[in-house]
Amino acid sequence: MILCFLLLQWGTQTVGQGVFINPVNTNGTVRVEFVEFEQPLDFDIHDESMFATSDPRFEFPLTEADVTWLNSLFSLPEEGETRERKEYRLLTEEEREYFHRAVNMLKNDTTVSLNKYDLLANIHSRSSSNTAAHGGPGFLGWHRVFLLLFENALRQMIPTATLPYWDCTLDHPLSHPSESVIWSDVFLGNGDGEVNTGPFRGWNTQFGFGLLHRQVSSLRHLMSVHDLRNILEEDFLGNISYPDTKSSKNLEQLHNNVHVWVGGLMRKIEIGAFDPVFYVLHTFIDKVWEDFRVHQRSKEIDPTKDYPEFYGRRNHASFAPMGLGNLVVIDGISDVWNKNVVYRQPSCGNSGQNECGSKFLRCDHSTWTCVSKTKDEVTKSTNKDKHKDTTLSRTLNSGLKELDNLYIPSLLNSGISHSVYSDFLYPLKDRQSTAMYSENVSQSSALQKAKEIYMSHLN
Ligand SMILES: [Cu+2]
Repeated sequence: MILCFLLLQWGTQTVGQGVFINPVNTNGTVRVEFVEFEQPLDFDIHDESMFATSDPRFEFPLTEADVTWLNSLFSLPEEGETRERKEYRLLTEEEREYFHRAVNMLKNDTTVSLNKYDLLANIHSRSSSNTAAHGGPGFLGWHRVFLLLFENALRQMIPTATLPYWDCTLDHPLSHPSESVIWSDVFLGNGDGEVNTGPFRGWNTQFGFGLLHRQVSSLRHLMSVHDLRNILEEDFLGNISYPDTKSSKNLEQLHNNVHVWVGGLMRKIEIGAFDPVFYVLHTFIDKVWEDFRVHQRSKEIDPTKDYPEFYGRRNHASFAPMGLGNLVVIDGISDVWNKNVVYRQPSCGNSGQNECGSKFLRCDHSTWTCVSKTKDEVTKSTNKDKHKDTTLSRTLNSGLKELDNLYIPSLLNSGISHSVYSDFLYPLKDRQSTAMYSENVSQSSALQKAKEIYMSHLN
């Protein structure tokens, strides 16, 4: 009873109905490729420690409720609904809190098998999908679709939530990347052992893998700016993927190293998605691939027609099933998935204190690149600021919390439209904070106004 049995419903666009979106283009000639399922190529992926194995625990039968929910995730971003995916450290406090909250809401929702977070993570574990997802040129496309499913799941919980990405090249230059602020309670929580700080503290996992745990920095290494440059020197997907490319320019291999570097559950492909680090890392990999596709277009190569002829393992053949609905591997290189997605990255050059646009980053003036602050650096600068505005931020936070408690739950139950939320309520909260910071408007009057307008939308 695997995903192949699902009949997936799509929005207005017809994609993934088992037919190909993109013909294969090799050396300028368009051709249709037929899949030989019976004769797999004997291919060693050279990275046994990461290679997914099938495990009967992951293959449990899906209930009707599971299938219904999973189907509900298969939709493309609506026209005009741009999803801005920012580097994790660029999120506003509020965006960060919403992201964390949405992830936890999935984890706490047990209306499906396991819970919504773990059920989706389990799709990544199942052999029907993880064989198409890893060890070949289908890797990037598969994960792009999977990220969209996860983002859609987040947006069912909080309509404005989008995926942030963890650009680990910002941590790579630190003498101890494990000291990066990313491993503090503001972001992913601690990286040493069981996760007992931050938004995912105390999380349990499934199938006997125990509590969420990590062991950052004990093996391998993060990706560097140099790796990104190497990738952008290439022009074709086949030149940055298995099976043709080894090590330094192979984006999947580079990402494997980060998985192993994080350690714990992330160390193994089939259970990696049980740690939310998985999603922020994969969103970064997706961003790198998007940069690569932009680079391809600058050289007049159409990325939607670029799938290598030599794909290695049979699960990566163009028309092999993806194991996600009835999509086939080559559907992953289509433009539809990221059509309304934009990536926002930090860069040096903002004036004032936060040159990289975040109090968690600084600009390294010798290389003119942004670098993460360490946990210590952030604590020190926070202590300095604390004197200044403890009182103000306390009132601000309690005001925002009150507003949240008021409208998030009713928003979810009232069917209030997404556009009302994003066009109106969300900026209102922003204005409220700005106003309070400039002390033009008192907290209570801003809050009162917010309540009034919100109630009028409910009626
Ligand atoms: Cu994966």
